[in-house]
Amino acid sequence: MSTPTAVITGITGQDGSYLADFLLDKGYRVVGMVRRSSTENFERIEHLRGKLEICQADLLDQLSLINLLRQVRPREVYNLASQSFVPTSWEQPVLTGEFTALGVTRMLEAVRLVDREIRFYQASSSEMFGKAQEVPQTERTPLYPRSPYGVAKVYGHWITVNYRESYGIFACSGILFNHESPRRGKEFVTRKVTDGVARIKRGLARELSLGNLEARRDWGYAGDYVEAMWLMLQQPRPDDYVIATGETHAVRELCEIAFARAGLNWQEHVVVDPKLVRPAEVDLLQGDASKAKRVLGWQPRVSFRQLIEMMVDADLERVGAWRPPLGNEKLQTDN
Ligand code: NAP
Ligand code: G4F
Repeated sequence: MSTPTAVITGITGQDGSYLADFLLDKGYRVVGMVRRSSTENFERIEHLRGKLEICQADLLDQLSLINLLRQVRPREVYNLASQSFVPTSWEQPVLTGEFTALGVTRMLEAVRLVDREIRFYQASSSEMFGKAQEVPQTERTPLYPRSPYGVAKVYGHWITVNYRESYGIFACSGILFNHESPRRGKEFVTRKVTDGVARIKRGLARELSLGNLEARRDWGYAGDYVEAMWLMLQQPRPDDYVIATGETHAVRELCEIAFARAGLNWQEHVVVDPKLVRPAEVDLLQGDASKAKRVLGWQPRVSFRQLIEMMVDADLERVGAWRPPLGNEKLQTDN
């Protein structure tokens, strides 16, 4: 059998890098799509140099997506690229819609025009449940997004379903609940906390400012979740799946575990900054992934505590190796 080829959009992001690891281990040819930038942004895929092919294209540019698929002729396309940070979506709602909503249509149009046999994965999100209409949330729970990001993801989700139903394209939507790792961006709350713990422990900061400590999320490990993306595209029929751990934890619990791992008391360091509270909050997410378990045979392997401790350990090691540049040794506050 010939080597399968996959295109991953968002290859420089957290999930793109884990999915590339996973597919390369399976013997795939992996082509990562990157947008043009004046400086390279390849830290998360540095270890894959020489194994990955990189091609330039942009979710904002239809022709670049068509040409990418024409050149590469993939069997699978994983559409992971988006503006993925919820607070930014209130600052830049139109651009968020361009990337996160219309970008999906542009990618699907490229599939439709180049090769309708391509299997397509869309990175949908538990943010679509927003003001959750039931607990836990399943594939049938009504959607009620609470941010421009969530609204854009609802569009991306439904256009994926629509291209499946209109054109018979093998298009799947993975409704993934929050998933984290040592490669998570530092603006997201798990990594912000574990990075903050490491900097406080190493004497580089004293405080960590956070927003809503009562928000609850269903947090899993990104390395587990990319396997579910691949499994969806190996099935006889395309479908949509919730991917989650089934547990929910508050930001406050995340702080307790993370600070305790470094021998610190979180209450001595965490301060609440009202500016970090969102205009509309998603209070509680908890997923029911029983369909994924039944049909895909998927289940998470890493527990919430293991995940947070893994992230704290990685940040302690990274910050331990870091030294402030000469003349800039003063204590920094958190980002
Ligand atoms: P991430 O780390 O923020 O990565 C986003 C990626 O999208 C980056 O590679 C970024 O490239 C790329 N990108 C943004 N705009 C682009 C454009 N116009 N053209 C091409 N590439 C563009 O996100 P992630 O955590 O890996 O998440 C992957 C996907 O899953 C996203 O769609 C996210 O919304 C969704 N999702 C994530 C979670 C989660 O908990 N992580 C849960 C549900 C759904 P640059 O490096 O150039 O910025
Ligand atoms: O880590 P977060 O920024 O993730 P959020 O908003 O849940 O979005 C992530 O998960 C989605 C899946 O549900 C993805 F679709 C999306 O792309 C992204 O990956 O915030 C989690 C919670 C929120 O309730 C927020 O209000 O943590 C709360 N929080 C409290 N203090 C904070 C902070 N969040 C951030 N980022 N920074 C804080 O200081």
